[in-house]
Amino acid sequence: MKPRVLVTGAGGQIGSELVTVLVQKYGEANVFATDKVRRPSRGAEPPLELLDILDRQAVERAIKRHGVDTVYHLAAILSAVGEANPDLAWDVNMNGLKNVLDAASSAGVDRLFWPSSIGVFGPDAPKVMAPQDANLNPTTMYGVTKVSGELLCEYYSLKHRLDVRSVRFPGLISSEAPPGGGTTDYAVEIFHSAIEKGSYDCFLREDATLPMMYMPDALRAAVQIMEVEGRRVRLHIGYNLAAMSFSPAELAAEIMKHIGAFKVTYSPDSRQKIADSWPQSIDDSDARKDWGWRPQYDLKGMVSDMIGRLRERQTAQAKDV
Ligand code: NAD
Ligand code: AKB
Repeated sequence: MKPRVLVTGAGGQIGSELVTVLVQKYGEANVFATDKVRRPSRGAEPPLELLDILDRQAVERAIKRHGVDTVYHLAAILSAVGEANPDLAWDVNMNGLKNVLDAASSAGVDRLFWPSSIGVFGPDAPKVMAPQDANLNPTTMYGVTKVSGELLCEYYSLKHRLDVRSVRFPGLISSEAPPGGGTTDYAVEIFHSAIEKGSYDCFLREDATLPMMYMPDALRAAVQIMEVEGRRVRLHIGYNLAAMSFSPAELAAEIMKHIGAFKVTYSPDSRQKIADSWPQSIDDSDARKDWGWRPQYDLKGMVSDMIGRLRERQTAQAKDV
């Protein structure tokens, strides 16, 4: 039997592409995409249903109405917006998560995916290959909510028999929806700016190396950990997940192989401090060992695919005008 899936925060960077993948796998009649706000449709995905995760009763009603047994809970506030508005980050990321866990438990949901982040790490974690069990002492409100969220998810897995599965995503690079206010957003903006203007002013330092991943790998990871048999998911906190690590200068150099005249300047802002508190790379050997995780894209493959897709879209838009 195909799962009946509800996605929260489905209009965001991950959700807007994840919904398309889920519809392809399970059929449009089994996927319910929800968000607090409606975004313009890209055409292929089902329409968004309005759902605010701060309204616990509404979440439970939506789960029951659609006979949902699987939830992908993506609604959240990301690191840079969260640092500018810590009360909002706490409210959405903690009270919102608890509402969704409570509603899912009481409505009899079997399985729930909730993404954690490299934001769980703080300055005292090893900078290179931060292990799964590194110290988790983040210095951002986003990180505080991700560490607390991981513990809350583990608690619900133990006490409420809700099978919560989670990964610590690195910064995600995607060609479809724009990123939602994180520290790693530069790695998406840089492509649009390179193609549209031939230049980019980066808000991180040229040597700010961070763990990153291309969206197709992230979507595969989310679906893979949700579909794998339960005995292979040993951890119900977030599994470290890695694909590539690079600095803005290394990314710019790879883009220049496709767009020779591209110029980058650097004007680090408050987001640099957040980047400085995170590791440069993380060790994902537990995810590889336990449920067979393997990324498919490295820096070269990701840049080539991103530029191909954005150029295709630019050509299609030019034809429409
Ligand atoms: P995003 O900001 O692009 O999307 C989040 C969505 O949540 C938005 O569409 C927003 O409208 C919605 N939302 C906010 N408040 C809401 C509320 N009260 N009720 C319902 N919806 C609400 O974020 P994303 O990049 O898609 O991230 C999804 C999840 O993945 C988050 O938990 C994030 O921390 C995690 N994550 C993302 C990345 C990344 O690089 N994108 C990396 C690590 C972890
Ligand atoms: C952010 O920068 O906030 C996110 C993340 C790494 O969690 N992209």
